[in-house]
Amino acid sequence: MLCFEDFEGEKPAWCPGCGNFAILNMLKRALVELELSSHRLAIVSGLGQNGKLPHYLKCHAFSGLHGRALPLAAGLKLANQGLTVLAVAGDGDGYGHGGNHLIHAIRRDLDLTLLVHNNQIQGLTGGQTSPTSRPGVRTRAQPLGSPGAQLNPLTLAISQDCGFVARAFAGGPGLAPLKEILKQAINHPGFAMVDILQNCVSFNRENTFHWYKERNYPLEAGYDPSDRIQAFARSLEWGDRIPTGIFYRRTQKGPEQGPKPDREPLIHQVFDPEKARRTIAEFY
Ligand SMILES: Cc1ncc(C[n+]2csc(CCOP(=O)(O)OP(=O)(O)O)c2C)c(N)n1
Ligand code: SF4
Repeated sequence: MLCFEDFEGEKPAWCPGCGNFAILNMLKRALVELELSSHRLAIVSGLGQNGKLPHYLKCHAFSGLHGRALPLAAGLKLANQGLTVLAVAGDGDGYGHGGNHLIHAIRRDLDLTLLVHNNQIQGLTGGQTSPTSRPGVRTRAQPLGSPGAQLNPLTLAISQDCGFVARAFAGGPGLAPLKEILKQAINHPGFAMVDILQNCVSFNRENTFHWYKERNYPLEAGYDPSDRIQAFARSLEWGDRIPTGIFYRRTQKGPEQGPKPDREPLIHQVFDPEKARRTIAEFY
């Protein structure tokens, strides 16, 4: 029987009041409820405040280059499908620097879960705007206002038939919805993306905890996440009211990708040079 303390990692160095704490805590609770012990779990990240999460949670962990959590996660999963692999990103990291990797992770549909800590700002480096910042918003780095349109990550993912697309809020009322979404995303047998709205107390003075709290509302009971057209339409809602929940869950299986679950993980396979030579000869 697992408990919260089994996942205790380093002491977080986030600002008091940062939404990252709620994400970390709810992830730990989700892992306890899924009975997923830390030796079966790997979390990778790129860079950013979000990227510190794997250090604050006891599991196999790796932090790579900015925006590169997904290729690392894919490599890990291909080498050892026995592991549950999570990738953590920020809105700058995952939707900006790593935006191309997101598109191709959706296409490949490996069994990975991507958590995007979306605070609509690049927190670690002092509050530059990100792809999800409101157009025109002024920051210290962009005193003339954020250029360009605002990326809608959910609409993007649903348009590409991503198998599992959800949005959660790292705040109230109650954190149970965030925990439930995390559990379902981790259990989804394919690529799952969870966009998590999170306040940054130090650099985002516009999208505050209360800003999100006032607008966030759960998708109604009876909402059908298998209806892709409806999911696409609902993902366009952004403004005075922002829906949260599981927007889309594909019912048909995606194309077969990656190692078969009944195959011995790559890390346990013995390298056979003769077999490698035959394979190369067959294809070239
Ligand atoms: C290629 C590259 N560009 C820029 C940086 C500097 N950098 C590191 S973290 C970061 C911002 C991260 O912002 P975000 O992904 O939104 O995460 P947050 O800190 O808000 O969680 C930047 C610009 C870098 N390390 N590498
Ligand atoms: S700068 Fe923002 S995102 Fe980073 S720890 Fe502080 S509140 Fe959190």
